[in-house]
Amino acid sequence: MRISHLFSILIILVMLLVPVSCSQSTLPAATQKPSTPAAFSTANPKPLKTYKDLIIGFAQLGAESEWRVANTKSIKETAANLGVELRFSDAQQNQQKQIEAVRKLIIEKVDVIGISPIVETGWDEVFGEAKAAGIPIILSDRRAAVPENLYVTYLGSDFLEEGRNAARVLAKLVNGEAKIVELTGTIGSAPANDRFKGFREILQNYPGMKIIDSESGDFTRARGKEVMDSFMKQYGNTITAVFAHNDDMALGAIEAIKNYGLKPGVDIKIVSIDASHGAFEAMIAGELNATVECNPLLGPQFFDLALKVVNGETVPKWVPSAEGIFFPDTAAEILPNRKY
Ligand code: GYE
Repeated sequence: MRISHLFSILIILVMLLVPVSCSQSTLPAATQKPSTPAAFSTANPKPLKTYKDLIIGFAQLGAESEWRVANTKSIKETAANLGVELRFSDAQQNQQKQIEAVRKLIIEKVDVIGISPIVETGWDEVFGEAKAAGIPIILSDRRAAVPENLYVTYLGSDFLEEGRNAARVLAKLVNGEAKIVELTGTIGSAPANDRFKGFREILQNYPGMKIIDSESGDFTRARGKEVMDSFMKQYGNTITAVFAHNDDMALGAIEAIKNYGLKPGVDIKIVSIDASHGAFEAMIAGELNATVECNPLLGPQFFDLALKVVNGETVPKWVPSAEGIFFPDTAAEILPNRKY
């Protein structure tokens, strides 16, 4: 009974399937080639490109920090090692120059355009021009506030989490009690926007930690010092902590605090972001209390993504970089192995 029941189900299934396979081909089912993607590509082989076939444009935003210098070096060195032809430009922290650099790359018909957008907004038009020319855009390091169809992927850090981590670390250092001044990064840039937000998100849990002032030091050491000088004049001894959106500004702030006659790292606790060489040296000197890592060595991941994109592979919309947090007690041991 059971077997015959199964048999009739089988017959019905076969009857249902036959018309489908017939509509696909007149060949008997057994001799038909499976229509897998592999069979497709052997039938119509399209040679995959290698690194040596690529011409890649990279519109860098500037050379404002140790981080940026390391980032540029990583991109240039990786291109040379892989044999990629790189068209590199430096916009000297000027959005208009960066837009012009992208336009030049579109005219040159490069395979892919990489860009670290100086600020988040104002990119729709030029990214639209690249799209119309069929040139994919990879955002490297900084995001742009554009519709997702205007770029293929974003390779970079979780700036929000970096801001949160800076607040968590500072809260421990000051036992939840502090009068903080903040040195923010370039106004309108993705890292400045998100570090600002992430830091405040965590501070909500610490009513004893107050931000008494916040101003942009444009991610540079010189501006960081200038802004901190004026904070010291204005608030003096009231300040007990500094949050700097990058190490260079923290190093500038350290100078300003010393000039004022206080001890950075002791009288005023300082936490910053990047984990650059200068930050490790300051931690060894006892003048910086912690640095949250932001990895600039994006070259290898950037060209890997560019090659995948050129070869039509799907890539994730965000490729985050792996990062840690560093403190003075292990700084001397770790510094010799740091690459930036
Ligand atoms: O933290 C800072 C640099 O965009 C993540 O830019 C980067 C930031 C980095 O100037 O040092």
